[in-house]
Amino acid sequence: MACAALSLGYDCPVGQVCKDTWVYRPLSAWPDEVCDSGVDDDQDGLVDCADPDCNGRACDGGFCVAGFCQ
Ligand SMILES: [Ca+2]
Ligand SMILES: [Ca+2]
Repeated sequence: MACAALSLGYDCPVGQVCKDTWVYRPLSAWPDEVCDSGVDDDQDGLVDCADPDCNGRACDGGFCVAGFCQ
């Protein structure tokens, strides 16, 4: 089964692989990734600079570039 449900605003069903690293969620109901918090704020499985949401954003000691704080 494909991830067609994504376009309806739902997460991929558990156990299925989606190629995107992000999912649609109501903006008011979910936090953004905080790039120097050390935790996965938006719960997409990627922490801080490893999360593409943080690419180019400030982190602890610099900016997230290519998945690393530098
Ligand atoms: Ca994340
Ligand atoms: Ca974080």
